[in-house]
Amino acid sequence: MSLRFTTAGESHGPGLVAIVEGLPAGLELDREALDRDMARRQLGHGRGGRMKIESDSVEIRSGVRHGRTLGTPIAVLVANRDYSNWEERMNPWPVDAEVEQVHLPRPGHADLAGLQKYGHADVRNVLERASARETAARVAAGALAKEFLSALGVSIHSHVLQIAGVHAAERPELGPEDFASVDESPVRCLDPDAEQKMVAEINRLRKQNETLGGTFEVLAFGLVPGLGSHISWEERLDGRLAQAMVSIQAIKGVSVGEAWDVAGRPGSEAHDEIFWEERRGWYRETNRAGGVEGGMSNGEPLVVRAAMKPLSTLTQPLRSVDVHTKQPGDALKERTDSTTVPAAGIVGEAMVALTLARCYREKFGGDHIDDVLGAIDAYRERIGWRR
Ligand code: EPS
Repeated sequence: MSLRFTTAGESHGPGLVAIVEGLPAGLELDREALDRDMARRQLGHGRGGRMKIESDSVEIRSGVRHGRTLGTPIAVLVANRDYSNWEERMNPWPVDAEVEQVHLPRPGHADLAGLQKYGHADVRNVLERASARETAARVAAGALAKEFLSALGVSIHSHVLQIAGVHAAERPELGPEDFASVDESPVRCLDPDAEQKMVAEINRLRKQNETLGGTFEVLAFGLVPGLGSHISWEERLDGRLAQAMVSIQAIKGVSVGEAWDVAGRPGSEAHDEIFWEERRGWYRETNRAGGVEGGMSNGEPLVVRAAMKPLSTLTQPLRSVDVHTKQPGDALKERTDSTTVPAAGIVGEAMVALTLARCYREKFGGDHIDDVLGAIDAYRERIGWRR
C-alpha cells in the first residue's frame, strides 16, 4: 500500500486538478479544513493582483461520499477564476482571434529551457505550467494527506524565518501550540519585531520593482519512529523530503534539522543522546537531527527548512533575447507577486504531509482507517512507544 498524487493544470487555463490515490476508506474529512488551507496559501504580504481575482476552494469530484473517503482515487478540482479573462489566449480549442505569442524568456524561469526541450514557438506553452499557480493543486492534495495524518495524531505547521535580508530570532523547541496565531501575521512569522521589518522590506523593495526570496520551516509533531528506511536510498525519509521540497517552484535548498550548523561542529555537539525512563519511554534532550536519523523518523519533531529564490518575473525585467529574431530585449513583464515566501510555507506543509502520509501507508497498510489505527497501536506496543 502506498500513496501517490499527481496534478494537472495551467495557470490561466480553466482550472487545476489533483488526484490522490491510496488513502484508506472510512476517513472522515473536514470540508472547512480543506478550504482553510486553500485560503492560507493565498495569504501573505507581498502578493500581487491575481490573488484579488482568485478565491480558491476544493471541489471534490470523486472518492468521497457523505464526508468520508471511499478508498478510491480522490479527484479535486480548483477553478481558475482568472480564466474568464484568458479564454481566448488559453482556450483548449482553436479560436478565431489572433493570439499574441511570448518570445522573450525570463531569466530564472523555465521559459528558455522548456521552449528548447519541447519545441514550442510560444514561451506561454511553457510558463503556464511552470507557474507556481500549480501549488494550489498541491495544497489541495496535501490537505487530504493532512486529514489522514490528523486522524493518526500528527500535526504539521510552518513559519517564515527570513525574507530578503531580514531574519527572525531563532526559537528552538517549538510545539504545536506555538502556531495557533501564526496565520494572523502578514508574513507568517513568529517574531513580531522581524515581522515588522519584513513587511517594511517588502514595501521598500517592491517600490524598486524588486522581488524577494527567503526561508521557511515546516515542522511535524506526533510521528512514530521508523517512517522511511535506512535500507534503500529511495526509501530514506530525508531524501524523500528533500525531493518533495525542492520540487516546489523557486525552492533552491532544503535542510533537515540543524544541517548547516552541525556541519561546523565537533561530533560530540552534533548528535542527540539517547535516554529512557519508565514513564516517558525513549526520549532525547536535543533535536539537532530534526527528527530523522539513518533515513528514518526517530519520533522527535520533524524539522525541515527550505530556501526560496526571489521570484523570476520582475516588473523591471532583466535582459533576454527574442527567441525568434535573436535580438536582445527585456524579458517578459507580467503581473506578479513581490514575494510568496509566506505562501510557500503552506505548500511546504502540503509536500511534507504527502511525503509522511505515503510513509505511513507503506509502513502500516490497511484498507480502512481503523485498520491503520490498529496497526499503529500494535507497533507502538511492540516498541514501547509512550508518546
Ligand atoms: C505566478 C505569477 C502570478 C502569481 C501566480 C504565480 O500569476 P499571474 O501571472 O496570473 O499574475 O499570482 O500565483 C498564483 C496564481 C497562485 O495561485 O499562487 C508565476 O509566474 O509563477
